[in-house]
Amino acid sequence: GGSPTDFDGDGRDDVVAFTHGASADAYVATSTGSSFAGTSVKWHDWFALSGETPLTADVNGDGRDDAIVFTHGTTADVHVALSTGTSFAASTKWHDWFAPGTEVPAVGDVNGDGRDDIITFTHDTNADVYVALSTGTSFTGTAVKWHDYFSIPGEYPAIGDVNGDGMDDIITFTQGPATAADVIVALSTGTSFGPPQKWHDLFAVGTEQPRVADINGDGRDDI
Ligand SMILES: [Ca+2]
Ligand SMILES: [Ca+2]
Ligand SMILES: [Ca+2]
Ligand SMILES: [Ca+2]
Repeated sequence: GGSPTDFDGDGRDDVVAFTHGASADAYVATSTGSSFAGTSVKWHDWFALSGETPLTADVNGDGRDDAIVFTHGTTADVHVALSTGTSFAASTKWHDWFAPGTEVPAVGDVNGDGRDDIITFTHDTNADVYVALSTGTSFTGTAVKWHDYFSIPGEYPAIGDVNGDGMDDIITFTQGPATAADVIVALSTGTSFGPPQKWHDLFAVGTEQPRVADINGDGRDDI
C-alpha cells in the first residue's frame, strides 16, 4: 500500500494484486468511485516473481500509473510494464543495476518533470540514497547518490512530496519506542536531497505501519 495506482488515468486510484509464485500474474480492479469493478481481470501474466519487489508509478508521464519491478539479487534489473489503460504492456528493461540485494527501492518524481523516477535506500550502515531519473523510456545511466546518510537499519524509509513543490522528498520513520519514533524529512532540491529535518516527534511507534499520502487534497503529502 502507498504507491499511486491510477492505472486507467481517470483520476481515481485503482487496486492491483501481484500474485508472485509460479503464475506471477497481475490483476487490477479499477475504481468506479463507489466500488472496484471486475473480478480476475488480468493485466499482465508474467511480472514480479517471488522475491522481487513490484511498485507502481507513472514513469512515462502519460497520466496512467505503470508497473515497475526490482529483481534484486545478483542481476538487480528494473523492468517496466507500461499501462495501456486496460492492461500492462510487455515488460522491458529500464535499468541494469539498481537496488541490489536487500536495498529498499521506491518510486517518485524527485525532479518534478512529471515522470516518476526510481530511488533506492541502501538501508545499511552507509545509509546512502541513490536516484536514477526517468527519461520516459528508461532510467538514466549509473545511479547518482542524492543523500549520504538517511534511513538506517530498523527505520522505515518512504517518499512523498511533503512540502507540495512538485518534487518528491524522502521521509524516514525511525520507529522504535515512544522515546524515539521520530519522522525525519529531507527535501528534494531537484538534484539532491537536502539536510535531514525532524518533522514529527512521536509517530508510528514500534511495529505500527506508517504510510504517506495526501489525505486532505491540498497537494502536500501527509503521514
Ligand atoms: Ca482509475
Ligand atoms: Ca504511464
Ligand atoms: Ca522525474
Ligand atoms: Ca517536495
